[in-house]
Amino acid sequence: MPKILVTGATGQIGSELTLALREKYGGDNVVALGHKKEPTKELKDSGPFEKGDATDKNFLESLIDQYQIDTIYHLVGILSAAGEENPDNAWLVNVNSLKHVLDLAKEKGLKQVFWPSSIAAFGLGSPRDNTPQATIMDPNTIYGITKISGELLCNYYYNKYRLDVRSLRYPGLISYVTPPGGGTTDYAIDIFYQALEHKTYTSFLREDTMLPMMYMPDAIKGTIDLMETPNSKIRTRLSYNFTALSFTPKEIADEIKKHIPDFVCQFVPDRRQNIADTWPRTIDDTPARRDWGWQHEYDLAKMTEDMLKHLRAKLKIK
Ligand code: AKB
Repeated sequence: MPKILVTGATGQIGSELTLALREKYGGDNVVALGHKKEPTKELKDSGPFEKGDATDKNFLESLIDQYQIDTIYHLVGILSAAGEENPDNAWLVNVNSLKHVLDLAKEKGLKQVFWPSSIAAFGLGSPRDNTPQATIMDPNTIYGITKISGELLCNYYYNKYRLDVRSLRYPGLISYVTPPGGGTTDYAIDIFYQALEHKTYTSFLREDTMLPMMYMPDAIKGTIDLMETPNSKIRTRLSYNFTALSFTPKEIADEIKKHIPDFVCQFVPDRRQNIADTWPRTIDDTPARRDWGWQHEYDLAKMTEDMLKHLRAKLKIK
């Protein structure tokens, strides 16, 4: 059994990935590290939970030693819109902490590291439709710059030290578990809450802004599948393109309307439109499908139905 540390365990991916890893490998084998955000009862009760700063190398080292960690999912990160508010902090959290994790993994002979990249690593020079995995990458947000820098660091540690580090370029992730927090694709989560609670929503992206997206259960499954793939099959140590579907704010609003006919959506773009306008519309993830059998399950209709079902229960709305 791997002995796993998940940083950012109370965050968007961490909240669900930690529970899925505990289900698979046993609660005691998966240590959750959170910082400012309170963990859910389930996260706290299902295995070890530690509170602390994932940018502090000495603290990370003490956790690795205490729990005899051999695998790290280093999920802690500042997302795109939040990054623009404080670029220095985005660099500290997204890049410096990754460097600490890679150094510790190298020094202590850890078996595996997972690190999340993003579609934000692409930029205006990248093709926006069916964006290939290997292409021009010229991001113009600090978040995107941290992601391409992180990918290059991961690749360097693999080539120089043979550290088994793996990564995915996540699209916008949609989940009913964790509320949105600082991303440009967050509208696609918020729209569900507002539709159920107020029957109206104002999108901060234009109605025709198409972006790559994925429902969280697919993202969790894909992440664990990538980490379980034999080393010899992994053909990139930068990051795999990884996608499920692409839609616009108008398309998701129309899909929600099929379930809530009196839902009204308006479109009033703000500063986040400038970020979205530099990202791909659709992604080509053929290498992930070919190398380790990636397949998504949820399309727009299935995801919308499942989101509404779970959020109705969570918000106690009939
Ligand atoms: C964001 O919107 O910042 C993230 C991402 C696409 O990486 N969801």
